[in-house]
Amino acid sequence: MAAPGENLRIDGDRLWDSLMEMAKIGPGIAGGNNRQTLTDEDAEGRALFRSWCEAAGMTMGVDAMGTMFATRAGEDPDALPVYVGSHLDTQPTGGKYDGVLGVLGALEAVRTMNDLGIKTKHPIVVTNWANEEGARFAPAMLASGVFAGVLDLDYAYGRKDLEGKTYGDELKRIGWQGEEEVGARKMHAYYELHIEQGPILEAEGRDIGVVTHCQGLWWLEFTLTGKAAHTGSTPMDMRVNAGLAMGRIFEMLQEVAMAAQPGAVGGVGQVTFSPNSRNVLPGSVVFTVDIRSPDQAKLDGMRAEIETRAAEICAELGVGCAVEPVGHFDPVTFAPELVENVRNAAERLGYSHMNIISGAGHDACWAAKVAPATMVMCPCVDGISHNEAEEISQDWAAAGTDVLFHAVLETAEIVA
Ligand code: HGY
Ligand code: MN
Ligand code: MN
Repeated sequence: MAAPGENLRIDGDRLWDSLMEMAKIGPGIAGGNNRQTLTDEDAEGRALFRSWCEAAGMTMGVDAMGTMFATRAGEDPDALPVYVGSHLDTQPTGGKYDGVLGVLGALEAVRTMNDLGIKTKHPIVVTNWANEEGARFAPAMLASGVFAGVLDLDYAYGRKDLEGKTYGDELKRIGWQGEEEVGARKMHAYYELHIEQGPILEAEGRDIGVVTHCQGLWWLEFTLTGKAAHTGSTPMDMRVNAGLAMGRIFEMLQEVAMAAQPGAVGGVGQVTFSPNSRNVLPGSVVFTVDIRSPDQAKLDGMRAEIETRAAEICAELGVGCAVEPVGHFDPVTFAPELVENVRNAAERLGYSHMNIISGAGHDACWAAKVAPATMVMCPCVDGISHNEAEEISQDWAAAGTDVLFHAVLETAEIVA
């Protein structure tokens, strides 16, 4: 199939206007977004996205996890669709582009196909995966994990936020529990456009990241049990101090991750002290260790060492230590033929590019389990993401979407 002509470009202004329009929903306090999954703000963003898809002539399907699938018909009714998407949910102090660029970039590709009267053999399905972030309901990529058959629906429905609300109840409450069986849809291929969320592309002066792999991840939830006691009147030698154990585990985690360099990361983003009162030593401390590496052996080795040494640290202090994996995926290799389409599109369009391994996890990681999948990345300013200061340029957004558009057309096959 002849590749699309290099003159075929998306409308960067229309894309940027849509990004800014969506960013008005669930505004943060510092210029970013707080549109967490299954909140009223998420529901509002979903409704806006649905209206745009319907205005572009697409038909909307929703599955039982709340993932949205907008279909642009293809010429061959028997051809499996090419899925293109990402996520509209954000972190509590998220940026305007993480996930959103991938969903609205996919929509812009369809809008451009409509403008140019392009027909494709395969249908195109623009996808908004529910709960990619895992910020409110762990794990991340929950809906795409159920879609790929890695996680089951009951487990997902039972996941709780910090207020004890369940995914299933909140999905029903916002009115986005769809009828479709999760994972019943079959994909010909899957593409995802995403900001890099790291510093490499900007530092190297490249417009496009040709994503060959994604690093693997473990989320290990530790529950440390100490003895709640007065911080003033309890002698130091009588304390069963879960907070101290936590501190020593954090130090050990840093040491393990640094010893595994290059190509490994480890950190903690969320801690809950109970009773979380200034003058009470914590009865319990709960936190999630996030470790990642593109190297399977290194990733599993770090997990084993951290769990062993955490147990030793707690035993020394008389603190109880329980650990439960609450998120995991192995390192991912994306489909070489789709990766080549992305590279050729960047080349054809005259955009600088380089191979890159994704540091962050994405729904593409689970899509890759059920179909050929890959990603396109664009730079972000100073590599900042999961921070309201997240920023990209309009040119980077347009370049990434141009490449996505061309790669998708290559796979969906233009019908003359
Ligand atoms: O955690 C991740 O890598 C993604 O941002 N959910
Ligand atoms: Mn994302
Ligand atoms: Mn994210």
